[in-house]
Amino acid sequence: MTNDCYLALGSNIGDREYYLRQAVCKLRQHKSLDPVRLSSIYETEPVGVTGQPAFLNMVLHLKTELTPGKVLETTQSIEQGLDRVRHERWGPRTIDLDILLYNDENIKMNELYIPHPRMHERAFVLIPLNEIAAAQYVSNYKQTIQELTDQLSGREKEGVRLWRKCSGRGGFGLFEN
Ligand code: X6L
Ligand code: MG
Ligand code: MG
Repeated sequence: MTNDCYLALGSNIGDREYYLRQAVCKLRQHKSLDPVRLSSIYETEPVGVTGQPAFLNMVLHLKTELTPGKVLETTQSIEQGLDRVRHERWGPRTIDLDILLYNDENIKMNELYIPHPRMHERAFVLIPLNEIAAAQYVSNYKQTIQELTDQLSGREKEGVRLWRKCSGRGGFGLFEN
């Protein structure tokens, strides 16, 4: 598998951990995707729309043969298969799969923007990503993930709390199914 891709996962409805686990299993089942590294799971205060339930968020590193467009098709179909219903923008969801990085490419394709246009200011993305890819340089921000993480305010970091420590290849068995 030749390409490196990072995905952000989030859930704030129902059995949040179940949805994260199912999403990872479905990614694993795809012959052209290989999740090689998972972050821990964090419980995070909702950003953007307040008054919705807390999220569980995590990040993973995939090796893949798929183009960015095909990764997007796959993540959208996994969202559909896991009861994702689109109500209002930024509303609560069973599962959200966002593409953060694809190699060090800059991609603007219809609704697909890579690197993810707001990842550099989101503690719920950067803190888990920093666990598995601190040294990764993001060319359009001209900074590493570690540097972007260090720039978060104390207030932003407080909204992201370690919920289940399970980083590594198998997530310590958590995502074996
Ligand atoms: C002003 C206006 C400042 C809007 C920020 C930020 C909007 C993030 C949407 C914003 C603004 C978002 C998650 C979340 C969402 C998640 C946590 C979004 C889309 N997804 N909060 N809020 N985790 N903690 O996965 O990211 S909605
Ligand atoms: Mg999102
Ligand atoms: Mg999304």
